[in-house]
Amino acid sequence: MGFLTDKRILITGVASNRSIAWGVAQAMHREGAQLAFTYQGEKLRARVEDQATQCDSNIVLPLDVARDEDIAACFAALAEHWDGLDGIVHSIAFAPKEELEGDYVSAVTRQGFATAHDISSYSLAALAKAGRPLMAGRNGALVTMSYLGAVRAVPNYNVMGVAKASLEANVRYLAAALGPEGTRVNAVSAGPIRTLAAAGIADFRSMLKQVEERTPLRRNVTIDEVGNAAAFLCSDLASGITGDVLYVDTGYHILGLG
Ligand code: NAD
Ligand code: 0WE
Repeated sequence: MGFLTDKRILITGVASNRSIAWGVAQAMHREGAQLAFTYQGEKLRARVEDQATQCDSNIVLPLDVARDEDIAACFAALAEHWDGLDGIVHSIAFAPKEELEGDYVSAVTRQGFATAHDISSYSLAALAKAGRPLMAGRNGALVTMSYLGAVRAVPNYNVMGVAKASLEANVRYLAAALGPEGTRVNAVSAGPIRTLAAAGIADFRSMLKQVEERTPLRRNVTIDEVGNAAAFLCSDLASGITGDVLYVDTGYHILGLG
């Protein structure tokens, strides 16, 4: 029997079969979870419906986290299918592309900063808030995806790093607030992975190569490895863990000189 048997979990952030959220969904499905999926925009609908089918799910809901009405409608629809919710996977980030190149001071703008924080950090609190009534008292869990740029100055990551720092603080404040009702909140900090969010990032290939050459395990991490860690954090195996950031990065973050 899988370690997520009978758990009902909402997965956000699937955009392709390379998405980290897809690695999470497959691991959770394997461990016996019942899944629901969200997609951002009609263009992604058919793809996410197909991926949901592969996980024996037919709950596929639109969700643009920039829109309060989408968030409300998503949880209202979910409540029609399920009388409770055990987990939310938040795998969403966005900053305007121009802000992810060049030096931070030159690239940052008021609007880019606001967008990055709204979509990549506030949205976690928004999902926690909207999901709270369905999750309370069930030993539920939220898991989000972070990156080393939250705690180190990574070239070109710029305003996304500031937003990930906010996301990790959000994890701690949400964990403190929701802990008394049994809900845990954690982040996985993943190493770089070639996904749609990495497409078009300048020098992403050389970053993957540098990590591969220096990191303790001498290879990059996979969406399956990140998925397994997220599945663990959402499960009762992690019942004593909340407010934390688990690095799934083949050990890269421990290095001083690689
Ligand atoms: P991805 O492009 O597959 O997923 C990003 C998702 O964010 C997409 O599904 C997209 O639809 C969603 N999204 C963006 N704006 C949204 C909005 N307004 N409303 C709803 N959804 C929205 O890329 P990914 O690499 O799987 O990214 C998932 C998460 O993992 C992100 O938080 C990212 O920062 C994080 N992460 C990625 C890497 C990496 O190297 N790929 C490393 C560490 C952490
Ligand atoms: O979190 C991310 C990337 C998130 C992301 C990606 C895009 C590309 C398309 C956010 N917003 C956008 N906006 C777009 O228009 N990662 C952890 C992957 C990533 O991105 C980098 C990295 C790494 C790693 C950008 C610069 C340097 C390193």
